[in-house]
Amino acid sequence: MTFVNNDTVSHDMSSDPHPDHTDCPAINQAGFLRPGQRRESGNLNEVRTCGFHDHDDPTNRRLQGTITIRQP
Ligand SMILES: [Cu+2]
Repeated sequence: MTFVNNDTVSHDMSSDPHPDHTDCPAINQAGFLRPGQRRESGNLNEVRTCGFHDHDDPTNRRLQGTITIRQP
């Protein structure tokens, strides 16, 4: 999963829950992204739903989302 920062400010993309980031730790590899920057998460192999957020703005729902990993 590639995270792309199309915003004009930096974001620090992290797995839920805030602040522990333990649900899907592979998401934490996306991490801190400056405007225009992109980075892959680690491999998401487990069948489950992973929530993520901007660690620097954790209550902003516009910076939250979910990734659903399905059986191939
Ligand atoms: Cu956080």
